[in-house]
Amino acid sequence: MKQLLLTKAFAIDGIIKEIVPFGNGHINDTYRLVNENAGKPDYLLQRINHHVFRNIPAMMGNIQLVTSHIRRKLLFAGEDVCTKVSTLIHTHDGSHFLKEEGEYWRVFKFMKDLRSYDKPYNPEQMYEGARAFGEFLNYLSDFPIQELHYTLPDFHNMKFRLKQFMAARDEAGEHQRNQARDEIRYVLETADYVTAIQDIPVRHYMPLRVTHNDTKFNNVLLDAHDKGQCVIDLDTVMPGYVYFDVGDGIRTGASTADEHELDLQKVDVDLAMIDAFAEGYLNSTGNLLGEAEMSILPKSGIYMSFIMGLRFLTDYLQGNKYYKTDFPDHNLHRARCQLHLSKLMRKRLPEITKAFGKTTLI
Ligand code: ADP
Ligand code: GN1
Ligand code: MG
Repeated sequence: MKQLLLTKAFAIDGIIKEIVPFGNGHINDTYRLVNENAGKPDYLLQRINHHVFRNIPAMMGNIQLVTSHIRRKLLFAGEDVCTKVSTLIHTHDGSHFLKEEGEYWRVFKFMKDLRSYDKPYNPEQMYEGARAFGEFLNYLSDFPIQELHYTLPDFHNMKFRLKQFMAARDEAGEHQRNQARDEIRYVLETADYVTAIQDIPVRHYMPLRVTHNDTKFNNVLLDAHDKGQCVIDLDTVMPGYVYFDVGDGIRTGASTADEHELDLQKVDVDLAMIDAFAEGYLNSTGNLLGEAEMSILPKSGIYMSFIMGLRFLTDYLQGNKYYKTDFPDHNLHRARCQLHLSKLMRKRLPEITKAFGKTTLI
């Protein structure tokens, strides 16, 4: 098998006996590499989607810099570097990825005692995941941000995403446009509201920080006692605003339904989960966040659910080229659900604001 041959290029300890597809990411392909010798580590092999990530050396450079920075801090604090930060495995010639027949591959050490959940089962898990995401921001708060590449420029830029959407709508076939009629209308009537959120950081001189930018709940690993350990999936680490990470955390962890739930009646905002996220995140970020940053957090879920809905809708209108899909209208259902969630978060803004303990900026 091709993947098995590839692993020979990496400095792997032991012999890989089995390769198992792993995880439910929408972009890369992930496999668990099972070691023949139970005393040796397992590994995680990933095929990096180079249609999405156009500059893989730059992206891998970011991951290398950021994980080294966190590792140094953990060592200094006497913390466990095996479970609290991802370990990239280099190739025999010292690179952190392999290019083979036009495809890009990388390997991490597999943390076999940790696991991720698409959604938290209870507020304790949510608290712990949020605490780990907050810790991640903290560890990187003194990282020299100018050393990072903008891996995906305009990634959470609402105005840019709206432009992409308009172009997609204009070029879409009649069938897609009809199917998505209600969502298209909702996007157009809500565009001013969400772009106004985007303008808040600029007006209030909010700092750019090293943010993760893809803090889906399944991108944090918990241990067997549900303690938050390691933030993973570092492809999108680059300069950003803190509300991106908080918003994506509550979009995924505080929704009562799956990301693509077909039955919108099942979609709701779980306020106990919002409370848990706010508490975990703010406990671990301590005094790091300024007043303006704090004040935008209640609106973060509205923003991030909307931008995800918008991106799924755009991809649907463009013929599903970006995200992996499992069934024909998958992206349309994802869009419907995320836009609905955004609407619900807007309705629940007073309660969400209370959870974050501040009033929102207007
Ligand atoms: P994707 O970009 O496809 O979401 P991830 O890097 O998030 O890829 O990995 C997919 C899944 O693999 C994660 O949700 C997690 O369950 C698991 N995983 C990722 N890295 C590790 C690791 N180092 N050790 C153990 N499990 C991991
Ligand atoms: C993608 O790779 P994955 O599944 O963690 C996407 C995120 C979206 C997410 C929606 C590089 O993340 O931005 O929030 O799907 N990643 C990229 O589930 O576009
Ligand atoms: Mg992931």
